[in-house]
Amino acid sequence: MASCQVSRETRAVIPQTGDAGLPDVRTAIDRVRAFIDPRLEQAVAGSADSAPRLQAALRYALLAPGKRLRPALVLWAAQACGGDWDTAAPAAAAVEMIHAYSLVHDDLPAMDDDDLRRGIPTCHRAFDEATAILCGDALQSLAFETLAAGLPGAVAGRGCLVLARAAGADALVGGQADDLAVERGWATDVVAADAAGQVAWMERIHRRKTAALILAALELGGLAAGADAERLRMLAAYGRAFGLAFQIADDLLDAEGDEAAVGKRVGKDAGRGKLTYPTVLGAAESRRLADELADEAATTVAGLGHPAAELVALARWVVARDH
Ligand code: GRG
Repeated sequence: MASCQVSRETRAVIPQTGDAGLPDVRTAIDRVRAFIDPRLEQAVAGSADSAPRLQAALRYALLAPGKRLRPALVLWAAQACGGDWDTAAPAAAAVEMIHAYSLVHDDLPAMDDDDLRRGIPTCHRAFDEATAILCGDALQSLAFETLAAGLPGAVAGRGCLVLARAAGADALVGGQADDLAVERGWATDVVAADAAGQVAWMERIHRRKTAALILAALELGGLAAGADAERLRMLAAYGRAFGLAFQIADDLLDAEGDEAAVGKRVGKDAGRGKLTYPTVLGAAESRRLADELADEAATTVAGLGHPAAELVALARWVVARDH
């Protein structure tokens, strides 16, 4: 790692004020976006060999106005472990590339068949289906190229392994496959299960489809910072609670949110027979559970002190957000 101290540049981007002494999350995320977007833009700048339509789709999907939560998790985890943003930047970019690919493929007609994502037409609507498939494919490769080329040599191999597992058949892709299985009626035992069985099934899906990439983001931030085993364990505990709170909040937004604020179609889960926390547990119990998990996440990293302030604030914000 280049430096074990928080660099001067990083200090300048750590917000110092906010409610209850915590940083303001929107301002903090804006700073992450200002830091990471030029790097994402650079990564999809292309070369003489680039295919113009594919290159345009890559830019469109990767730079679309998402929240950049996963890059924020990488950078804030690195910062919480005494590292600097510049060293962690390739990991932050790589995780966002995997996330962007998963959204592009999730929106395809063969999957969720969505028209709107991040407040703009989905990739296959803005371009065409074949280009959107290729765009997702290329984003995956680019993620691993970015990690392998950009992380310090001592941790690049482990970083690639962490991301490959989180994006693979037993995590992101497997969670998506099982989610589809319920929706398409291929998992009849789950549809017939009682509420406890359905909650266990949902947790199994979300642990892979949502939380695995969140955990990878935190671990990559820790690795880039040279974190010890104890700090990596704290980040993992934060990630498990945060990941589930994030998913429950996402389900609640689908059930109750405003399409204009959320930036994608809402109310679609119930209509498709999808298992969600509000449909299985009800909105009130789902909200209670999300708040409890957010508290647990915040408490887990509070001991890391001021450098972990953004992670604490993010855990509180993620269950209160409207998008
Ligand atoms: C196609 C392999 C494959 C996986 C798709 C990401 C995904 C898996 C599906 C999208 C639908 C969904 C509700 C996923 C759960 C994770 C989630 C809430 C993603 C949205 O993340 P945000 O809110 O999105 O951080 P932005 O656009 O802000 O980056």
